[in-house]
Formats: sequence, C-alpha cells, structure tokens
Amino acid sequence: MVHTCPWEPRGRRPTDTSRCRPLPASALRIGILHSRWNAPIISALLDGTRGALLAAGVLPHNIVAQSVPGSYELPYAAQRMYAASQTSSSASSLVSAATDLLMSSGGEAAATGDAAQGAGQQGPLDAIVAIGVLIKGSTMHFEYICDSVSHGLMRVQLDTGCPVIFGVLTCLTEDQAYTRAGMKGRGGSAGEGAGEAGLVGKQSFQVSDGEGGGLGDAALTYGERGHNHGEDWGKAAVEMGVKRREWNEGRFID
Ligand code: DLZ
Repeated sequence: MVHTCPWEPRGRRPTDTSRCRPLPASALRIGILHSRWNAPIISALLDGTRGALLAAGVLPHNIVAQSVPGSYELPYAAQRMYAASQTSSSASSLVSAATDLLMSSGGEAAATGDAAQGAGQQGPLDAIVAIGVLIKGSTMHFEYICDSVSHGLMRVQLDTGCPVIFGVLTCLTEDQAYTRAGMKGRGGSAGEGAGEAGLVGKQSFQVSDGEGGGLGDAALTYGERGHNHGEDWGKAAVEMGVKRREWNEGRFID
C-alpha cells in the first residue's frame, strides 16, 4: 500500500512509514519553571499545566520542575535550565558509552545497567513552560518586570532553539489573575468570566517545591471555574516540543 506523509515532498514515498506519525508526547521531556510570587495562583496554574502535559501523554518522570523567587528571574532560569538539560544529556551519553564499552569487554554489565537505564531518561528539554503571575501595584515596577520578562523569554527561545511557552499572567488586578488560573476571586467576588455561581468549596494550596521562599497555605474560595490558562500552556509545550523535533528532522506536520 502506498503511504505518503503529508510532510514528505510531493510524490516522494517515505522509506519508513512508521515515521508518518508525529512523535508521541511520551517521547518528550518538558521543563516547568515557575516563580513563587502569588503562590496560590501559581499553584493552580501549575496544576493546569501539569494536567495538560499528562493528558497529552507526557510521562511524569519526563517533567522537570524548578522554581525561582519572582518572574524577573524566569528568563535567566529558563536559559540555565535548558543548558543544564543539555549537560545532563551529554553526561548520560558518556555513561551509555562507558556501559557499552564495559559490556563489549565482558565487564559487569549488571552493575552499570541501572545507571544506564536511569540516564536513558535524561535528555535536552524539548520545551519549557515559564510560569509567573505579575500583578500591577502602584509603582512602575510592574511595567519594567513585564517588559523585561516577556522580551527575556523570547530571547531565550530564539537563542537556544528550545521553545519557551509564555506562561506569565500580567494582570491589573488580583481577580484577573484568579480568573485566568481557573479560580474565583478572593472573598467570593467573581472575577471576569468566572460566573456568579455559588461557592462550591474551599481548598488549601501550597506550591510544593519544598524550597520555602515565603510560600504558605492560602485558603481560597472557588466559584464556577474560569479557564485555567495553564492547560493551554501545557498543550502549547507539547505541540511546540513535537514540532521542534520534527522540524529538526526536516519534516513538516500539522
Ligand atoms: C518585586 C516584585 C513585585 C513588586 N511584584 C511581583 C509580582 O507581582 N510577581 C512576581 O512574579 N514577582 C514580583 N516581584 C519580584 C520580582 O519578580 C523579582 O523576583 C525581584 O525583583 C528580585 O529580582
């Protein structure tokens, strides 16, 4: 049966028809980077992002999360996080090479097997989601941080070639941020789009990175859920991660 890929040049038949399917999300390694300001909102956005990644098929052990103090730190951290993933990937290649050498020379393959397997899960990140919540105050701080973070993250993705998803909410009010994290505004006031439905429960949030940094429990009231933008960011990371890999191989998919 003739099987042509949509991204193969017209009239050309692929030699390997299994390559006609785009890379599965289970092959991706995704970084999540988040700030710790406005922790309850960050926590909800993290849940949304992580949920979308898992729903798309990204494996839990292929999601690497790191936190930074505030949004201003996101561009630097995204750049370093990507560099670290490249380093760990070449370190794991070295382990694999050493393992191969040992095995071919009849060495203790069993002893190094675990290391090689663990290292096999390493690799350069396919995409990074940078999450932050900036809320306008009474000074110009907000404008400066929004400007540098958005330009900084753009620069990181163009410089490194690793897609960086812009998961930064730049809100004029706290309620705007709650709504965009799929939450209802504090004190029961409905944020934009959150609807006027009655409260459906209380939940306690904590960003669980174990690093402290001023995070604490925050009891928040929920109403009808608004749209959690973290879900969009997770999906965007998968799409860009897959496309980047396919583009690197000279293929176009959609
Ligand atoms: C200083 C500051 C302020 C005022 N507001 C926010 C904010 O709303 N969201 C956020 O993520 N970070 C904020 N920060 C912290 C800065 O991003 C940064 O961490 C510090 O200026 C230290 O570089």
